[in-house]
Amino acid sequence: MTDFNAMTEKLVECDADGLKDLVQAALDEGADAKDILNQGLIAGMDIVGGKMESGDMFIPEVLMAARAMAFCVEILKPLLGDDDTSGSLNVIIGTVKGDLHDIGKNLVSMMMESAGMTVHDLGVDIAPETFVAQIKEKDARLVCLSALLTTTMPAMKQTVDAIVEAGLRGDVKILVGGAPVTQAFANEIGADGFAADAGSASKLAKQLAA
Ligand code: B1M
Repeated sequence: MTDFNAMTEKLVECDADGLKDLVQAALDEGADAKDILNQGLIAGMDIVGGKMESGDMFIPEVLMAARAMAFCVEILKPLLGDDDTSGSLNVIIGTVKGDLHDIGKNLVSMMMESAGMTVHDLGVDIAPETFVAQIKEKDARLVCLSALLTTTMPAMKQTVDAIVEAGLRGDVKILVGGAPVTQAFANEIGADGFAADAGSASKLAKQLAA
């Protein structure tokens, strides 16, 4: 039976090689990639977050843990696909201005790509005007905004406002997410949808675009 706790421990120890070996062994044993992601990697990151908050882990270690996780997500990527493909929906995704967190955003991007969408990932720390310019350039129908900090949540509203001011609101649906974001906040800022995780984000994207 797969020992997901061992994975969370390796992640907290920032042992990328050890974690990779455990992930590979679990896959070889037939473990489900989604279970590895949720019960091993994301659960480990939650522990890292707690240690960061309590001062038991510092930024360089958190970065090492994040890199170890990203490395293993790459291994899982081809196995996390969504069979229900959705044509060539043109999507723009980015982490909002001031925010450098990208692991969750990358997972959302990955799930959407594997569901057949064309995803333009702008990266992190993306200014409202860049989102606006990219919507025009890529002729996007869906814009996905990620934020992990309470202090960058206002940048989500600024981005929605910039899209409205540019006269593009009728052309695109806006989906928001990230740990501090809620459905109530999405309603408050005038987004079309909120998703709590990457799988639901991909499903909601299809519904919004339908
Ligand atoms: Co940061 N950090 N961090 N950090 N960091 C948090 C978010 C924090 C909660 C840690 C803590 O204190 N407990 C805290 C925020 C507190 C708050 O705002 N209330 C925090 C802080 C304070 C900071 C700094 C300010 C620390 C400092 O410098 N003093 C700093 C800010 C830098 C900046 O952005 N300007 C900082 C820096 C960093 C690192 C660079 C070291 C690193 C990021 C590396 C990277 O992303 N490449 C880092 C990390 C790794 C974390 C934690 C530990 C893990 C985040 C993560 O990747 N989780 C995090 C604590 C935690 O979350 N438990 C923390 C795993 C990932 C899969 O989950 O991103 O939530 P998540 O994504 C989920 C969902 O939210 C959802 O789908 C994913 C799951 O399927 N989702 C979406 C995400 N985006 C979505 C978009 C959608 C839909 C769903 O639609 C568009």
